Amino acid sequence: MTRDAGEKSVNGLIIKRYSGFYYVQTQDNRIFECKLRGKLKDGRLLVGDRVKFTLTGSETGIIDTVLARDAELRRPAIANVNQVLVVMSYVEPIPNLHLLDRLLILIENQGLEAVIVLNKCDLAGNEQVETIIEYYTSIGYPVVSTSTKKNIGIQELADIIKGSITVLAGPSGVGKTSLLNVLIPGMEMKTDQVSRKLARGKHTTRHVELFPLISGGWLADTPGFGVVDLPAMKREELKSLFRGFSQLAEKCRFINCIHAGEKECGVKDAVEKGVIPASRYQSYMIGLTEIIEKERSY
Ligand SMILES: Nc1nc2c(ncn2[C@@H]2O[C@H](COP(=O)(O)OP(=O)(O)OP(=O)(O)O)[C@@H](O)[C@H]2O)c(=O)[nH]1
Ligand SMILES: [Mg+2]
Ligand SMILES: [Zn+2]
Repeated sequence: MTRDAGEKSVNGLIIKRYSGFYYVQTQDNRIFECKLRGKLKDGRLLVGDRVKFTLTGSETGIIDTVLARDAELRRPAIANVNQVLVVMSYVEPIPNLHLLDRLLILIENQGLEAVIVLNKCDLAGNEQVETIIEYYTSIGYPVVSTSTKKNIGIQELADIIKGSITVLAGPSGVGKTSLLNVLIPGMEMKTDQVSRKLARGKHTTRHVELFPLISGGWLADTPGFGVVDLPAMKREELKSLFRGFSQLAEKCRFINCIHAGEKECGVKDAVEKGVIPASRYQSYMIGLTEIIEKERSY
């Protein structure tokens, strides 16, 4: 036995953070309950971070280092994600188009893949659903209609998430956890137990957690949310995060047009003609106003 046999350094992935502990899963699918080495600051580590840790027992360890991150999503806070499933539901609740645009801004800003999921397609649709299917498909986002109750679109989604680190994001009640349950066989019981332990009527998710997919890759469930902050940027940068705007901007009179107060603006023309939904342009203007406010407060 070598002298440092008890000090073995192991690589793993943080799959959950819970009451002061980090749960780290290793290549051989074992999960260790870890604390942080003193020099590492709590709050700097995220679910999705790849770490090196030292074993302190058969199921415990202490995290020594965090490896470099490929990407970092702030809402939900999770590292090394490749892909985000932005989940909205047909109804109960109806889609929140501003939140959808906000999330797409964050996703574009991080260079991640976005897939729009419209869950509860077993229920009747509405205008917002039509806008998403028509407009967002036209600007290049995959849109998948699903029903966890009637098993619609689930196989299509399973193929999309295979091999990636994917996160489910969206408002509360749209069915993110329900999707996780049908995408990961054997999950149902686990979430049932959790919600029973919390003694709540609903299955409301309380924290971020990564679950391994049988087909390879990981899927993260996250708590629902209604608001997200924009990343820090200059006012000229926002338009590039709105897919579909740049082609129309060729018709703008000014090359540096930010599609706000300018005359002869291709984007504003498209809004008037109904090519860009009013809600999408509103999302842009709300974001732009926020960015300009922040510029002033520096
Ligand atoms: N009709 C219908 N109801 C669904 C479907 N999927 C989920 N639901 C219901 O929608 C409700 C909310 O589902 P959850 O999976 O808990 O939603 P969530 O997005 O995880 O919510 P939070 O954890 O609060 O963010 C539950 O009552 C589900 O049974 C579906 O495809 N069709
Ligand atoms: Mg949930
Ligand atoms: Zn313009």
